[in-house]
Amino acid sequence: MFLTAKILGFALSGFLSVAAGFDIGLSTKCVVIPKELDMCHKIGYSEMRLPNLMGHTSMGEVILKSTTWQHLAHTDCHPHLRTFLCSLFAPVCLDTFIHPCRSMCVAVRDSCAPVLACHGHPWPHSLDCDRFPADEDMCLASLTKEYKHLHKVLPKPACQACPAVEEFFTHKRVLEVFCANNFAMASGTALIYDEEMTTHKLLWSDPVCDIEVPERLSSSYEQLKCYHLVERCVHVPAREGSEEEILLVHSLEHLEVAKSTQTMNDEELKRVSGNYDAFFFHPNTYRCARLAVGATLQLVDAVMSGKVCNGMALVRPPGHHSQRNAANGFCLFNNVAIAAEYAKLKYGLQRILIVDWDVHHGQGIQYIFEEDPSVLYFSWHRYEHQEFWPSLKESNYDAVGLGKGEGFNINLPWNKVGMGNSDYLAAFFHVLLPMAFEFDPELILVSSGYDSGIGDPEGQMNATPEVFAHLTHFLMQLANGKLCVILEGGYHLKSLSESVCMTVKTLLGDPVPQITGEMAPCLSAIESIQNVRAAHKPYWKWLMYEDTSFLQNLSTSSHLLKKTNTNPSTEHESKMPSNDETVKVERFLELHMKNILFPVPPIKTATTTDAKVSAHLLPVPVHLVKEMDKTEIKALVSGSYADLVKEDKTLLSLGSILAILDKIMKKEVCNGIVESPASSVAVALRHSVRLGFQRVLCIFVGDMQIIPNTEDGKILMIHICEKEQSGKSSSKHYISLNWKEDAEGNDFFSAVLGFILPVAYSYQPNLTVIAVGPNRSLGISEISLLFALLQGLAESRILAMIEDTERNLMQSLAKALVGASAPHFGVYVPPTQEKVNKIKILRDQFQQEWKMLQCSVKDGISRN
Ligand code: X5A
Ligand code: ZN
Repeated sequence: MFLTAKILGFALSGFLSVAAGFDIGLSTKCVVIPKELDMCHKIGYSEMRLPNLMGHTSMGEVILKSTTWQHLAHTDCHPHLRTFLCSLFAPVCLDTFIHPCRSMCVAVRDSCAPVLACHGHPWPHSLDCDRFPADEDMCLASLTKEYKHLHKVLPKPACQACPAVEEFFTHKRVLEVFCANNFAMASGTALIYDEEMTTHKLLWSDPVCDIEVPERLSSSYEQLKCYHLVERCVHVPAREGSEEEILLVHSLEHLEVAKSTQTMNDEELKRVSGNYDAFFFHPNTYRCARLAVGATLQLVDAVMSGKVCNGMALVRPPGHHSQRNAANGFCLFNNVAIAAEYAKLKYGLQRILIVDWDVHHGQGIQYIFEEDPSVLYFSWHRYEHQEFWPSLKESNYDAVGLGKGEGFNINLPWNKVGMGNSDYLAAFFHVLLPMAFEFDPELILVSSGYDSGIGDPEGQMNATPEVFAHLTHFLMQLANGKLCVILEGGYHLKSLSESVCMTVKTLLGDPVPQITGEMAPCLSAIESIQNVRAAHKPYWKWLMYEDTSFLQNLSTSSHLLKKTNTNPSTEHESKMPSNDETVKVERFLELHMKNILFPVPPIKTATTTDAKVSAHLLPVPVHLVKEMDKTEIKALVSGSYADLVKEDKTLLSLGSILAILDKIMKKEVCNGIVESPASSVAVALRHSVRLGFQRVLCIFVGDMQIIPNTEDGKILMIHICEKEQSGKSSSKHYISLNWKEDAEGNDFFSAVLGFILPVAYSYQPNLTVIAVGPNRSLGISEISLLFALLQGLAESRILAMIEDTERNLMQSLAKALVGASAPHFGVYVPPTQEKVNKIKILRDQFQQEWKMLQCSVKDGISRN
C-alpha cells in the first residue's frame, strides 16, 4: 500500500509540471471518491474524474462495476494492480486524464493474468496493453528499479497452486460477474466434435430413420475445416455424460434400457427400437448418446467458466424429442434439457433461454420444462394443422406452459411448408426477441436443427444458410453473449453443413452476409405470428398494449379440403423432394455460398489520426487511418457538395469521414467511427451514393440541420428525435420516429425490434450510417442497442458519426463496433402504452412498403 502510494506520488509530480495533454471536454467533473471505492482511498488522492476512463458515466455504475474487481485486487497479484485499476475506474482529478503507461499495464498483466487464467478468464480485451501510451508519453509509469526488486520478493501466482474453481464458489461467482462486465470479457468460440459419435448408425432398413446418418456429423466438420473455421475455434474435448447427469432429466428405467442395448444383437436391437416412435439402436448408441450429453455439458462449462464466450457442439444422436422415459424422433437423451438442468444446478442460474430452431417441435423439451419458469422454451416447427410429425395438439401456439411455468413455453407452428428467410426473421422480430430481451436470460442454449433450412427432406422449408448467421447474431446480443449451440436435426448434407458453418463463423465474430430473397413474410407465417402473440399477451409486459387478437380462420385451414383439390395454391406447395431435388439444391448452394460469402476486411474498426479522437478511444483497439488530404477535399466540395457545406466545421470533419468511407468501400475496414458535426451527415450520405453504395440506411439521432434528399430511394432515413421536426413529413424513405428515452431503463427494444429492424431488413442497405447530433433523445444504452443489432445488416458496414462533445458515447460505440465488450443495454423496461401506440401507428403507416413490419393480419395488408 505504502509503496503504491509512493509510486503514484512520484508519477504525479511529473505530470503536474507538464502542460500538454488532451482535452477531456466539459462534461467531466471532479467528485470525492466514495466510500464504496475504498480500495482507491489509500493510494494518494481523494478526488476522481467522472465519467471515468472505463466509460462509466454515473457513480452508481462505477460502484457497481467496481465491486466485481475489488476482489481481484485483494489477491495482491501485483503491487501496482490497485493503482492501475484505480487510474481507470477512479481517475485522478487533474485537468487531463492520466492513463497508466504501457509498462505498468504489462507488469500488472504479467503477474495478474495467470490468476485470471487459473479460473479460465483471459486477460480482458479492454486492457490490451498496446492500447496504453508508451512510457515517453504522459502516463503513470512503474518504477522500474524498485519494481524489479519487488518482483523478486513477491510470490508469483502459478496455476498449479490455484484452488479448484468448484471449491470456491464465491470467488468463482465474483469472476463470473467480473467477466460479465465490460472490464473483462471472455473471448473465443468453442467447437466440440468427437468422431466416435459417427459410429451410431442404422443397421437395418427403415425409411423413417434412414436420413439420420453419420455423414451429418462428418460432412459438417469437413466443411468447417474447408472454411478454416476449425482452426479459429478453441477445441474442447467431449466427455461422457455421467449417469447422475442423465438422471437430471431421465428416469432410471430409461437409462437402464439404453444401457442394456450395448450387448444386444441386431435382432434384439431392432425389437427394442420398435418400442419407440422413430428411433434405432446400434451397439454403440448408448456410448454415443453419453458423449452427446457430455459434449453439451462441456460446452456449457466452457462458456460458464469464461474459458470461451460461446460455442457449438456437433453431436449425435440429437436430443430434443427424447422424454423422461422414452427415446423418440432419433433422440435418446435430451442433451439440451440436461444442459439446462445442469447449468441451473452447477451455476445457480435462474433464467435460461432455449431456442429450438429445428423444424420439428422439441416436445421432449416442452414436457420437461412445462412447469418451470426458469427455462423459457421457444420452438418453431412445421405443423400443418397437426398433420406433420409428431402431430401433437400440444405443439400449437396455445400450449403456453403450465402452473408456475405459464407463459414460458412459446410454440410457433408453421402451417405451410416453404417458409423462408423473411418468415424466420419476422418470427424473431415480432415474437422471440422481444420475449428474450424481457426475459433477460443468463445463458442461451440453441437446439440447433438445420432441417429448417433449404433442401431438407423433412422440413421442406426454404431458408438459406445465411439466415442462421442472422439468427445467431441476434442471440449473441443477449445473456452477455453466453450462447451454446447444440446440433439437433438437419438431413440435407450440403444445406446442413453450410448452415453449421454460417453459425460457427458468426459465433467467431465475423460480419454476417446479407440476407437474400424477397423481404416479406408470407400470409400463413403472419397468421401464426399473430396467434402466438395473442396467446402470450397475458404473460409478457411488452405485449400488454399491443392489440393482438386471435385469428380463427387461417388462410390454410381448408387444408383438409386441399387434399382433394387439384387447384394449386398460390403459396408454398407441399411435395416430397425427390433425389433430383436434393441434387438441385446442392448445386444451388454451391453457387449461392460463393455469391454471398465475402472476404472479411482485415480491420474491424477504423478512426482517423485526429489526435483528440484517437486519444479518447484508448484503450479500445481501433485502427487509425490517415485523414483525406485538405486540398483534395476542397476540390471535391466545390465540385459536388458546395450546397451542403456552409460552415467551416463541416468542411473540417470531411477529411475523416471521406477517408473512412473510402476504406469501407475498398473493404479495407469493416466499420468506422468519426467525430463530426451533424451538419456533415448530408455530405457523407451523398458521398456514399457517389462512391457506389446503392442503398444507404441512415439512422439519425438528435436534431438535424440539413435534411438530406431521400427521394431517389438510394437513402432511407430514420430520424429519431424527441419531437417531430417541422418542415418534413414522413415518406417511404424519410421516417420520423419520435422517441424519448425512459429514465428508469431501456424501453427502446420495442422500437428497435418492432420497427427499426423490420424496416431496415426490408430495405436491405449496403451501408449503414448512424449519426448522433445535438439534443439526442436516446441514452447510451439505447444507442448501443441500435449499433449492436444493425451490425447484422450491410455486411456490418457502419459509419458512425458522433458530435465532438460526446466522448463517452464515442467510447461505448467504438467498443460496440470493435466487438471488444460483451453487449450491455441497461435495464429492460417495458414500453408505455403511448409508446406502443406510436410504433403501432408507424407500423400501420409503413407495412405496405416495408413488409417485414407485418405481424398481424388486418385489413389493408396487400398479399404478396
Ligand atoms: C432431431 C430430429 C426428427 C425425427 C423425424 C421422425 N428428429 N419422423 O430432427
Ligand atoms: Zn428436426
